[in-house]
Amino acid sequence: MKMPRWGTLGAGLASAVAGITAMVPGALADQPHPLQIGLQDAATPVMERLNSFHNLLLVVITLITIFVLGLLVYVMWRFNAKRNPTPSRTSHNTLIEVVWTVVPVIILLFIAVPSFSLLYYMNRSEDPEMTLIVHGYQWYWGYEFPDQQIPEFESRMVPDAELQEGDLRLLSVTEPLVLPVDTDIQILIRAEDVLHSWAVPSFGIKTDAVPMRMNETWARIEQEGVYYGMCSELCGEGHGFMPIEIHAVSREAFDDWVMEQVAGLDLEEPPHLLTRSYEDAVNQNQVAEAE
Ligand SMILES: [Cu+2]
Repeated sequence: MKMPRWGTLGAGLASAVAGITAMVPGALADQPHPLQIGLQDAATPVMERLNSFHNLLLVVITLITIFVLGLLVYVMWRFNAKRNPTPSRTSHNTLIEVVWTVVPVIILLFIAVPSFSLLYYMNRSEDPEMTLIVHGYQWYWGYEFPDQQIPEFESRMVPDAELQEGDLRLLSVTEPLVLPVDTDIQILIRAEDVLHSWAVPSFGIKTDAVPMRMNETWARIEQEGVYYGMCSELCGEGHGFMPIEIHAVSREAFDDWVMEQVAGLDLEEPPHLLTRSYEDAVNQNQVAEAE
């Protein structure tokens, strides 16, 4: 195999970066980028808190690493055989032993308190306005909106041969999930065959989909845009090919989408809309059609 020259490799990367920036005009950085360092931008309060917790841990871990490195360097310099030919025979020092037990415990408690409160915060929304049910299959996702009376639909990866202009390879799907912004959404996740994991980095969600079990999480999306995620639990041959594509739209646009989805369905009860009653939406549609 011929290795690419660094020049062509650099040009390739540059055009890849340019291509991706061009594809998503003005949207949030919500997908992996070439040469990306760090986490994707936060789109939910959960991810914002995860980001600040990550930054706190980064400070703690950096200070500990510098401290330990300093100790090692000092010991190598001060107690080497040349400088310290007759080593001390001390084997116990109560004060030091108490200190090196108590200090790490304090550090761990300092980390545990925000960590646990964040775990509880991520776990569920107090008062969700609507529910999304995610089903994991080998190898695609199914989405269902019980409140909106939208029956389950499948969301599969767009194969390479069928990619359209603007699609992202391995990330774009046939039927994107549509969600409203500024809405507390309860998300129930389960698997219908083997373990999967529904993971959307900018939402701070990575929740296992387990057969025979409903796992819960939630999201409140704060910015309209397109968000991507992937299955994050090895689930077989097609594991790398079951991406998640979410279109976050305004609450009004979400209601319009719901009306499109339920059009022609024989509904047992009216779908729950966010900005207007079902009757109003039907009337609006009739007026629009008449015009
Ligand atoms: Cu998987």
